[in-house]
Amino acid sequence: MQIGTTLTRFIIEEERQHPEATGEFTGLLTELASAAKIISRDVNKAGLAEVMGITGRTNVHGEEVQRLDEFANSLVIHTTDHTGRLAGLASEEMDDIYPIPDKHPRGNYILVYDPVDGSSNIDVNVSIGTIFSIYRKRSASGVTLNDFLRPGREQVGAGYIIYGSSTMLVYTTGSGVHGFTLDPSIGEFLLSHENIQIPARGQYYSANEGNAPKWDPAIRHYVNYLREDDKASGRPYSARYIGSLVADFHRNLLKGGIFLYPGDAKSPRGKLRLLYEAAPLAFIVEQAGGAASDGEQPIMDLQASELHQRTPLFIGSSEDVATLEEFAQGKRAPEGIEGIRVSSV
Ligand code: AHM
Ligand code: MG
Repeated sequence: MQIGTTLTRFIIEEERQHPEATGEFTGLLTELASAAKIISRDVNKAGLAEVMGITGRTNVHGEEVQRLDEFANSLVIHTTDHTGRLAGLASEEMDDIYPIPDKHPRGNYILVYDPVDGSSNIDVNVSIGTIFSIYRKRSASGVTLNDFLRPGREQVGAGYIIYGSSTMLVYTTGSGVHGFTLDPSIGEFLLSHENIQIPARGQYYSANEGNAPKWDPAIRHYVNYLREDDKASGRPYSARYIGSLVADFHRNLLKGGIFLYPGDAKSPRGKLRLLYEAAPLAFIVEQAGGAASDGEQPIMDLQASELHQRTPLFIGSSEDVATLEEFAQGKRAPEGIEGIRVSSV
């Protein structure tokens, strides 16, 4: 489709390919895009709020100011809860699932999201994001926790919005990955990146190396391997780490590379959440020709047993993730050192 096509038109045309579609799904994506525009506006004002001294929980009128992540969390609920498309929501910001209240019509979809990811970067003007994931509900009536505890393979849509030098929405419904850039002068997301493909091998690795002493030796060996000089295999890699998953992922999606957040001695399952962060990005990266793994198996195959479950995450270019798995599974190690299997694998 033509570069510059609006997101709304693009998703309507995409849905036309599925004659059985009811329009419910298109409606839901459109609502999420509207919420994203409002969050984007507030992200842009966050720095100003800081300068004006109004983020200390009260504003100039003495009213309490919501933190951006709380604001974004309720905004997504208020944009989607009354339109009859969702049966329930779950967010990284809420302890429990949020079934659509009885006063509103209930739909067939389940929305799982992280309203503001990379929240430690809000105050320092560094890119942050929103991540979302959509499933079809399973329960015949009502909605239960089981509707949310699903393998990523069952997602019907996933995406993220990155609030960076421009605001971009990137999503997949299982037929490729498409990126749209917000044109603030008209308030529309316009197609800017059609059918994104991640390079099979990259030049970048993204990891919080401050945690390296706590990592399993197999992961340290892998990162040391990436830093070795070997022109034939494109090494050494460059390090790029912002500390906002969406931003680190987005760069690697476009340029190629691998993002690593392993488990460590203190947190064997790592930091990132399976349902809100890992699974949606895994769906996107697979659709773009890349891979996502917990070191042993594809993230998309992991069955969540609790809502806020964490998982080690290795995601990016397919060949890079494959090499990482060889190290993590003890099949490969630097010369003179025996392979060590990651202990949590
Ligand atoms: P958050 O959901 O509380 O913002 O935490 C998730 C973020 C990710 O965006 C990022 O990849 C990771 O935490 C960074 O963690 P660390 O500061 O340990 O490197
Ligand atoms: Mg998060």
